[in-house]
Amino acid sequence: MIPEAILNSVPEDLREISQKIVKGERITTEEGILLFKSNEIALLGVLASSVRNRINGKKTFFNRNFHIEPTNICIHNCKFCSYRKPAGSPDSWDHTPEKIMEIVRSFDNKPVTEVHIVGGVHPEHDLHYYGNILKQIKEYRPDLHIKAFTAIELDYMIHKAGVSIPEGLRLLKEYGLQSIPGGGAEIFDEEIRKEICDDKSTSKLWLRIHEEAHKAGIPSNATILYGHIETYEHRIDHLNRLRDLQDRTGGFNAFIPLKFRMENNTMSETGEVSIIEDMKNYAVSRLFLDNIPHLKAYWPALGKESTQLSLSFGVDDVDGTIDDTTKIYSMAGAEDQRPVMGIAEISKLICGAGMIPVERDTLYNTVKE
Ligand code: V47
Repeated sequence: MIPEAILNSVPEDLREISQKIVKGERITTEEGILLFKSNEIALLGVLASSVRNRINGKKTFFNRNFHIEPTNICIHNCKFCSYRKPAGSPDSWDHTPEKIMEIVRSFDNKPVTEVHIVGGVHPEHDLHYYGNILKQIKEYRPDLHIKAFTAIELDYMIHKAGVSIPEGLRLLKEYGLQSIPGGGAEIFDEEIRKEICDDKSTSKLWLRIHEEAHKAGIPSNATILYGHIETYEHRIDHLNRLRDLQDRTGGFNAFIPLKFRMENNTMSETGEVSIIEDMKNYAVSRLFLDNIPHLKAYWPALGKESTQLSLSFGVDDVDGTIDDTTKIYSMAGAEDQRPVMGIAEISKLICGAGMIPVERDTLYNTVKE
């Protein structure tokens, strides 16, 4: 609960919104934009923390995970991407199923609970190609939860197999798919999307695939790519579309704001936003998305120190141990060129912010508190 004296000292234009938030009422589009435009960063932290405490208390979640990035060859050419390389380039890769199983086996005897599989949209691979890989992983290591493929990859692989979206998702679930990561959402506003990733699956398709997945009993995450050429109005529009979908399905577990990183891509001249903007973005996301239970700071993208600070701005999840298995952010200029965090370091980061570390599985069941 926020003390009355603090609420009374809130600037007049934010007093009503603050009171609504404290009472647990939903905020409107206009109120979301007003919060973004305010520079009351400490107030945003207090408000977002009150919502975080109501939903998750002081618990801060993490898991033991690793990534597999099957390929960086991609039919799309997003301006912000530092990861994609053309087929034939010495820096491109397309791992064989054998190589992918070798990566899985390198985690033998390690208590990981999740594999996160995401990569480029390879022109030649359909859902049966990837489905057979999921099947092999599941047969080899049934205890591993498979969170795989952005809606953009799914759109292409399902279409290539010539089946409908519901049928494609049903088949992938049968092969072993258990949940879907949040990537590929970028920014839903059609004009901005056209500017930064013109040839990518549309916002409507991204939302449709997640909706169909939820209907098929496959939970998912959602992201936003922020801090480039979008405005606060575009960010709230994005959050609004997610809030509406979540009202219908309840299938999103976590929302993950992804800060645009500028190295080695064709949007470098855009620069990067400040840490104040990062914290504001977490706080407003927590306040606006009243129906998505978890807000995640993805530490390999944001950096460890900012991740620790974000726990005072509504964040309750820091993702996982990673074990140096992802290149998407190191290629885009993130601080950690070889992202790894052991359990002791993650726990120290969380405790240092006055929170309680909780190891979770992908679906937020407690593994160890
Ligand atoms: O969709 C690519 C983003 C996403 C850059 O669901 C960039 O648990 C910033 O979605 N600067 C993929 N962002 C990663 C992703 C993700 C990560 C961690 C956890 C989960 C989850 C999902 O990475 C892409 C795109 O939005 N991205 N390039 C860049 N230069």
